[in-house]
Amino acid sequence: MIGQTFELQGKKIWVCGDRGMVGSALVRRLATERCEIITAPRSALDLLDAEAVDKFVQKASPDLILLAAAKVGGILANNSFPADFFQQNLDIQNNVIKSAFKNKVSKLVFLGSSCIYPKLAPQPIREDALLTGPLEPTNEWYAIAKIAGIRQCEAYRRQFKCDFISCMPTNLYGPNDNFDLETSHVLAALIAKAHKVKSQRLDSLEVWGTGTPLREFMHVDDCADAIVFLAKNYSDALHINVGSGEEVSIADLARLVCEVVGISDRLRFDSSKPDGSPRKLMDSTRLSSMGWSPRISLNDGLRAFYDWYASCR
Ligand code: GFB
Repeated sequence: MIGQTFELQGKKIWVCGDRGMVGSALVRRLATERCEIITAPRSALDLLDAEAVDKFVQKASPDLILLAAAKVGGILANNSFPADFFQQNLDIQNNVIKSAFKNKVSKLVFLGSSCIYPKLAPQPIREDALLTGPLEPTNEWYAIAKIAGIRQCEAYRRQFKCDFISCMPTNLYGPNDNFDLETSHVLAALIAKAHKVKSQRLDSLEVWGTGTPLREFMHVDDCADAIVFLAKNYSDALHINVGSGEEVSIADLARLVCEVVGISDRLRFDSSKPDGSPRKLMDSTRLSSMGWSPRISLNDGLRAFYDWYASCR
């Protein structure tokens, strides 16, 4: 029911996208709740296939869907494959949200991204900045798909009283991140590159762009905790920001990575690569005023992230 709290105990919860960084963190987080977790490997369910998704939802009959599946990537991937980011995200979210409606799923949480906001939105960015100005061109197609998902949830809520909500996580990092240098986000890339500098005794760390853009980072375990908190406690048409408030320049982030990995902080900037948005710090006051706050500092999170990465080598 819209406007009510949602009890997880005894509920069936489909973590859609359970193999990804956010989905796997949600599975870890939900293990502490007395609920039934439903997952579906990619080999068993193609989220781009509307009929298959519908059949799956009909059969599994979840009470709650956490829609963490998406085609995601860093600045270069977004800039190089706009059609893939646009189409696959539209298709995945459309298939899942429509089937949630058709099969009367009680609640659905849709995940967006801070890149939905205008490139030059006033900082820190409040939720009502959505659709007030032009988007950052490097990830416009992904952003438009995510904005469509937010509006789709809102439309079903408005017309059919479905309890579909949307939350907008900031830049995330953590276990099961993508470390492919062409498609990854900045933190995973810097960790992988710094590890290589260390193991091959190279003399500098390559950093894309100018190093001046500012980014806000959150550990994925904090994000999963916030999503579960919102699934239980949030029921509103307006999407909600999920940020840490911890903002750092890319150059300072690279220096911090050097310190954590244990290499000298000699940086080499590759100005042929794009900077993207100059700044995207979200205002997460609405979330904090509900009583939720992150627990993992960037410093601690980064150390844990590097330990995890090194343990997988
Ligand atoms: O994390 P990132 O790829 O994505 O890049 P965005 C953030 C900043 O880090 C940019 C710089 O200014 C990059 O130029 N950077 C420095 C690097 N070195 C590297 C590197 O080795 N790899 C990468 N990837 N970046 C994404 C969007 O934007 O943020 C997505 O494209 C999504 O749509 C995601 O919203 C959260 O923060 O610029």
